[in-house]
Amino acid sequence: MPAVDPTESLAEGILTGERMRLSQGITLIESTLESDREAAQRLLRRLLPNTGRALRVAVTGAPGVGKSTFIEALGGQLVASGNRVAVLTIDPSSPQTGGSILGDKTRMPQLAKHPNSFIRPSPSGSIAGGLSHATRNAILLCDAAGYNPILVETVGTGQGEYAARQMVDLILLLVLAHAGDELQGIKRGILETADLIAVSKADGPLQEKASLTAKTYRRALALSPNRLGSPKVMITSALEHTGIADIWETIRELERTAKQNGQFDQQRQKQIRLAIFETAKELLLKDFGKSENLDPDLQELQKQVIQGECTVHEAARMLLRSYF
Ligand SMILES: Nc1nc2c(ncn2[C@@H]2O[C@H](COP(=O)(O)OP(=O)(O)O)[C@@H](O)[C@H]2O)c(=O)[nH]1
Ligand SMILES: [Mg+2]
Repeated sequence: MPAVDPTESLAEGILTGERMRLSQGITLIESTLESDREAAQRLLRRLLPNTGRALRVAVTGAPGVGKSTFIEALGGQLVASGNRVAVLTIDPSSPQTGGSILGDKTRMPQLAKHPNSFIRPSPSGSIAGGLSHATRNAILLCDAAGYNPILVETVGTGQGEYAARQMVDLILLLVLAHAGDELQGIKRGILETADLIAVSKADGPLQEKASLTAKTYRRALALSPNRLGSPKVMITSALEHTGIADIWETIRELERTAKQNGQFDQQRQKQIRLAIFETAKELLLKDFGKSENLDPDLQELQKQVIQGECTVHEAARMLLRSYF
């Protein structure tokens, strides 16, 4: 009897929405073990036909701006109205231990308890390369498991936002209320990275300041449309649950607009193209770095450079020629 492929039962569990199996699947695709690589690819290929349905939204902004609290509130409203909500968090600053799982779940205690939610931090440490692949694949798995929407909490560093832009459909930027006109430098960055802006913590003594901040942002952004028009600027308090339903309604409107004008599909296609390219580059680099049969060429070229017969640059080009 042929051996049963364990990824098959994993895939079935994920497709029927078993959280435990989804967790195991994400662990598999995050694994850096060579022996898990094949199984991870088999799993992804098996699930691929069941992906693409979920709306992917990043919630980004500086540490402490209130992203987790906002997602807890938004996610709570979404599960209450029957949605199954997945939350993936990318936090390069949190420690690479089980502690970060605990940390993120304690920041979303109600949502974490709800049977229709799935919360999972991506491995932390660095946001570059491998991690964005892992998150992109985790999104696919959540999608196959029937979660919709998928919310991605990203720390608002340049890299985090870049990674988010490569894997989500819409980006919500949370900003703090502040005094005065401090928008000069950040305006361009905002337009590149946000489809929607919300001033957070608009409650108590900060409420009035939040409204003023929103006005300042609106004025600054009014004449600078990005791909979906000028980003709307809203205010919210996750603590008092204000503005959250409005923000979600606006996100849905943006989704409709992007789907109608073709931007939605275009962006997903662009993301896939870039992911293929980046992955190919990584594979190439890895393979090149360990190709020992280049050693003889390398020794010969080294001699030539020392003897003044060619430059380092020329030698490198020759090395590449023999590699290919
Ligand atoms: N007053 C107020 N505080 C908030 C609100 N949302 C979050 N906070 C507080 O801000 C701090 C950081 O929140 P957190 O959600 O962890 O921020 P993150 O780092 O962006 O995920 C916590 O102490 C929260 O209690 C809000 O709507 N109003
Ligand atoms: Mg957080």
